[in-house]
This record gives sequence, C-alpha cells and structure tokens, in this order.
Amino acid sequence: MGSVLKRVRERQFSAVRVAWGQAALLALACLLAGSSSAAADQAPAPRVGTDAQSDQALAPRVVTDILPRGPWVSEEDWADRLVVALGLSPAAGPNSPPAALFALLCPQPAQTEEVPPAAPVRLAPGATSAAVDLTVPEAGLYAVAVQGHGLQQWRAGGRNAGEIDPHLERPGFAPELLPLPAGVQTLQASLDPGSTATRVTLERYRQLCIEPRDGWSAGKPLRFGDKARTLVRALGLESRLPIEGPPQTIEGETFHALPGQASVTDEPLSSRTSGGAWVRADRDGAELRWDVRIDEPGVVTLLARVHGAASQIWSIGNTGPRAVRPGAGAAAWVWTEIATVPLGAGMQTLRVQLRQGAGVDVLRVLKRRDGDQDYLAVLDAIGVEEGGADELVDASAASANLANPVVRTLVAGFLQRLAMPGPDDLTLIQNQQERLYTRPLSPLLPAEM
Ligand SMILES: [Ca+2]
Repeated sequence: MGSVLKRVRERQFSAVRVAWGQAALLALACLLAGSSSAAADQAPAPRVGTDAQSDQALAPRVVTDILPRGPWVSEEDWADRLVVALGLSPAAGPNSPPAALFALLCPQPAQTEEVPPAAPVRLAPGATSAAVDLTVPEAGLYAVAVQGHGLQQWRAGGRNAGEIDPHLERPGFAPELLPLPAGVQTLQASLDPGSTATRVTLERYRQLCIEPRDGWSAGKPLRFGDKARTLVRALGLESRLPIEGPPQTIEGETFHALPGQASVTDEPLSSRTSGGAWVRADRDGAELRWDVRIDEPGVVTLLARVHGAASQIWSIGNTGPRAVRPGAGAAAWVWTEIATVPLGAGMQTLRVQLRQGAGVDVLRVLKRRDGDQDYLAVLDAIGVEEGGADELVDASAASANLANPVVRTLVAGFLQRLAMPGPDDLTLIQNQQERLYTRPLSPLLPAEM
C-alpha cells in the first residue's frame, strides 16, 4: 500500500519534481564539490532531513485509486538499463546474456597470472600514427598502457582514451577507461612529433563493482533495496551513507616506505599536529604506505590530514589510484577525503605518492552503515523516491529514476569518475622512478591493485 501511495504521488508531482530536480542538481554539485575537504571533526553526516524532504512531506497527498503495478523488473533488466546509462554498452553489444551484463557491472577478480593483451607497436621513422590489433579476452573496461616516449593519444571502440605521456623508464597510462567487447579491437594512435611507442597493453580495470546485496541473479525480480544500492554506487554517492561506530585513527608518522623517501618530523606548522609528529616526503614521488585493518567488509571512507599544495596520488587495496588535490589552505593542514569505497575484510594497504615537502599528519577510517534503508535514504535526500526495501520494482519505477535530471547528470559522468590520474599528476613523479619502480610495472598499474 505504501508503494501504491508513492506511485500516485510520483505521478501527481512529477512536474514539480522536475523543477525541484534542477535546483537539487545545483545543490548537489555544491555538495559534491565541497566533499573533498571534509574535516574529520565534522565528518560528513548523512544528509537526510533536508528541505527537500520537508517539501515533499508538506505536499498534498491525493490517493485516488489503487494503480495496477507491474510488470516486474528482473535483475538482468535493471543491469541492462544501468549498463546503457553508465556508457558501458559499447562493451556489452546487443542481446548480451545476463551473465555478461553482470560481469560488466561487477567483474570477477583477476585469475592468477592473468596476461593482459599486449602487442608491439611498429612505427615507421617519423610516423605520427599507428594502428595495433589486440584480442580482448573478455568484455569490460580497459586502460591503455603504452611503453615509449612522448605525448600521444590512443583510441579504440569509438572512444578516445585521452593523452598518454610515457617515459623511457616507465609506461604511460591513458586517463580514460575504454568499454570494449570481447574480440579483436583495433587501437589507433596519434603521436606528437618526436613521440614514439614500442608496445601497447590493455589492462583490465576490475575495481568497479556495482551489485545487489546478495550479488546478481538472473531471473530474480529486483527489490527497491537493491535498486537503491546499485544506483548509489553508480552515482558515486556512497560518501552520503551514515557513519557507523568510532573512527580508526592511524598516525601519519607510522608509515612504511623505502629508505630515503620520507622522514618523521615534529616541525610545527600553523596548527598542532596529532601525536606531535607527522611524516614529510623527502623527495618528489615519495611513496608512503600504511596498513589499514578492516574488520568486516563494507563501505569505508578514508580521510587524511595533509599538507602540501601539489596533487597527491592515493590508492587503497585494489581500488584505482586517484589524484587528490589539497584545498586552498594547503600551506597548513587540510582534512581531505581520499575515497569512499567498498573494501573487503582484512589488512589493506593505503598508499600515497607525494611531492617533496608535502606531509601527512593523521588518517581516519570511517565505517559507513550500508543497509538497504541507508541506500534508500541517500536517494531520498537527493529527491529520488523509491518503494520499500523489499518491495519489487515495476517497469515504470525503473525508468523513472534514470530519467531524473540529477541521476542523469551524475550517471553521465560515470566513466570520468573512474578515470585514472591525468598525465599532469603522473608528471609530478616522473623524475624519481629509479627506487620506486623496482618491479616490472609501477605501483599505479591497475593490474596490480
Ligand atoms: Ca601525527
């Protein structure tokens, strides 16, 4: 009955909601822009109970009749809609079986000794373009990695991978991910004069996992709880989930690093440091690591109190690296949100690469509550109304979300949000590779993370 009422309200006020959606879009953009420098002392609270909610509560409710519901949406139907909305359909192709759609949204972990497709690039002297055929073993998202030297652009599957800037001592990575189907793909390169490429590799990007609470099941009707869960993940709004329990605090000065990378200091900056000490990078590209204990699998937010104006490249566990740019007060200490990501239980390694002189005082790990109701509340707070967690989703409810302007805008930026740090960020650390990259591939390689 609750959902029937909601359906009716949805129809009655759909026009109002569109206007509200535009206002919410602006508000949301501000929220998201501001989320990168969240102070841990005022750690992001669940944004429930906003004006939007009270507006809706005040709106007149007219229940005229009981609308027939259905047909029900299956999990594979919802997966198909998400794949299209997220821009992954070039990898899916028409009439993909459910398992292929599910694997696109949540790839299986890599098999041990997975060999990524790679091939030499044969360039005539002075050539500024190249084409290489590679066999993609499995549909999915791929990152282009190039050995060579100098600026170049690569594209495949009708999509540009962006500017790549390899150096002789390390490969370059394209900032954009490519959704590619299984089969032979032609990668095309356009090289700046003087640039060369000797080998190109497609690294599978497996960090993404959008899935229902109990994983995807073909033929199973979709619940609103799982719809909310998958949508919030696709929208990148997990940092809106409520915080659960006390934070785990890790002092920056308890870092691990190779010798000569960084040192502990008690030098005062503008404000007091936690524990009376912090770690400072002694060279550009210094890589620092911390062990983070995750007691149970779930969504976790990492915050760091950092110092330094230049970009920092952070990653945890098997998530992709991300460039974090400390905010304006970076001459002193700034609390910065590093990431909000689902993590498995156990010890996870948190890594950062810093410019010389930059530092880390303290880290906080916040556990997010991630029940169905929590995901539903996140959507409610941005004006996306759903049914009860265990109610089944009908076709009109499935389409309504993806037509919502807030949802459409956020979903359209999905592949950009997954993008790797740009060439400028990597250039920061290009000069200090000899000790960092003792392994065949750099710590930033997706395959390793
Ligand atoms: Ca400290």
